[in-house]
Amino acid sequence: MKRMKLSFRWYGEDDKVTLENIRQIPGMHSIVTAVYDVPPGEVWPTSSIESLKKQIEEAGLHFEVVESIPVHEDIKLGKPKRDEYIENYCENIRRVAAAGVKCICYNFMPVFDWTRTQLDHELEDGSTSLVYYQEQVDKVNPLESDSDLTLPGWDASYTREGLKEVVAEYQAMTEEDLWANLKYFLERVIPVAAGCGVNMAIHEDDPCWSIFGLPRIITCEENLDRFLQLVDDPHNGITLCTGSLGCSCRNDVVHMAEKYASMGRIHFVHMRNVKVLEHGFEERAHLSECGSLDMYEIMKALYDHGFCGYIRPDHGRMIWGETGRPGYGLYDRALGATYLNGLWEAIEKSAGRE
Ligand code: DNO
Repeated sequence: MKRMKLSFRWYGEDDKVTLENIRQIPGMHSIVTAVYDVPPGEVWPTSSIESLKKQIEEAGLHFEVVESIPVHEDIKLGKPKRDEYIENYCENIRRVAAAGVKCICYNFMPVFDWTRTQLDHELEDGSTSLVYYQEQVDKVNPLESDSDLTLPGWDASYTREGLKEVVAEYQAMTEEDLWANLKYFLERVIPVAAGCGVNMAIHEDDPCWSIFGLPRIITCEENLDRFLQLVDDPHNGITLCTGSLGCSCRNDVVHMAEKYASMGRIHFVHMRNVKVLEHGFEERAHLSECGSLDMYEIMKALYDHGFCGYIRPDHGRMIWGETGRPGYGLYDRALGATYLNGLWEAIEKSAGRE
């Protein structure tokens, strides 16, 4: 039976959300995690990988998805040390594959991973969520010393000076240069992943447009088509992140789910609903009517086109007084997981009755 595999992101032993919490969410299959205490570009100790596997399996769950193995900036910038970092990347693929991992999520965003302007915006019902208001982004310059904008997704190891340098290097680069560096990376990494039976799943840029003047390319259908052609191998696939793509009205997420699932190139799905505003967006509860995305149609597109990969509820709001890592509390993500289960069951049963 074709079936999605429900998963949940866990940040390891330091996470307030425990494996015991996660295993009690109905239908939970796997944990999505990573080795977090090794800097980007370095090789992950086998002992750390094994320890994650042991803890996860003792909780009755599977360790099959890694999010993320970060791509060192020198690879994205095409610098001379990239070959060494790519070899380390390949070694990480081999090591996690040996522990049973089947899917690796990563991104190719220059310097900044996901970006929001506020992490605790209060919604009408008193819950809080992450929001992105363009006018606030326009006022912020992360390179200025009085700017205090830092986000949990960002690499905290940069000093202000280091950040300035790396941003300046990107400013001298075009989007085409970034494409060329991505191709160079994929040509070396995908054959290794294929040899180990691992699916690579690039995450779209979040949000899917250029920020702080830096190039961003994994943003829309045209560019995803181009990405998949760079190395045309089923192991070179995507993480369909509904919130990252769906925060731009130009992206038809249902169509993209249909298209890439039927090509067998969606290996992982992040399900999140967003309310698209004229100049920005707000993260909302998963239920379709709470945001701009039709979550039912997206799930149906996945189901109808044979998707059987990993799926996880993405960012949740903070509800019921919970505090913790923005976007990654327990309660609202658990509600999201339950909603995804409900959608899937309904779609599956009505398809069976046709
Ligand atoms: C945010 C996440 C991203 C994602 C990376 C993948 O919450 O979806 O940080 O993990 O972009 O490499």
